[in-house]
Amino acid sequence: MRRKLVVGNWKMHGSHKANAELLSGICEARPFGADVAVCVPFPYLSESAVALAGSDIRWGAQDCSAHEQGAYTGEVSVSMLAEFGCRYVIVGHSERRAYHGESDQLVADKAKAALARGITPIVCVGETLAQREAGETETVVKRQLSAVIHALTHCVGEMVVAYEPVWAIGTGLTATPEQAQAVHAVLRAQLKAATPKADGMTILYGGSVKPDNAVTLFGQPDIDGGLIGGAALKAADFVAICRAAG
Ligand code: G2H
Repeated sequence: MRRKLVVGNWKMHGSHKANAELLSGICEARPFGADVAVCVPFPYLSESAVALAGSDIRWGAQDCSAHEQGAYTGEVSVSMLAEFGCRYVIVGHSERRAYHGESDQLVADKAKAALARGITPIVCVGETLAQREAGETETVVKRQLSAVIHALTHCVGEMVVAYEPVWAIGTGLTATPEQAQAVHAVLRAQLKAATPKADGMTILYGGSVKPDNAVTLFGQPDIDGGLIGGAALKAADFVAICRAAG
């Protein structure tokens, strides 16, 4: 049995006041029967670490540089994230791929850099609506994952994978549990060909997960939890999703 994982992706949301309320709401609702984490904007890592210290709620970031250090204005290295106690870093989110031109290779390099510093990369893959309608879903997600598998070699089993169909992100559209499970099974099979640890690996679903659809999504055999955007910004909704995973 794989233990479920629920990760809040705050994206570019938050304020000192809102963060304090949200984090205390999550902490007060503990314990959960699943692992829980929040991936917060860089400037809020410090206060999140303080608020969550002593709890079993983990924290992380939403991106990192593939470089260790140097003249890369605006970038944040994984060693910096490690200094803030980050357990996870999201890499290859479709918003990074679409708005910042991140290639499969860059995503793979970021995942490798994260693992080299002991931070678990949450590697996002997913197809656009046009790609789904063209019957390319499997080809796209396998290509995206393949780049990371090649970069990580013997560490493949250490990453978390997140399947996020781009057409379901922030749109209110959700993949049906059957649609999501079908892709998760494809990803699991691809991982099995790469590592003996595949059966124990966590594959999250992301894309308009809400309290009312979480139970059926998380009930699928290859869905090991969720990467939660909009619903991670309200403590009551996020807590309900964490409980659905427990
Ligand atoms: C997908 C998800 C979080 P939302 O991007 O990664 O966001 O739940 O708002 O669709």
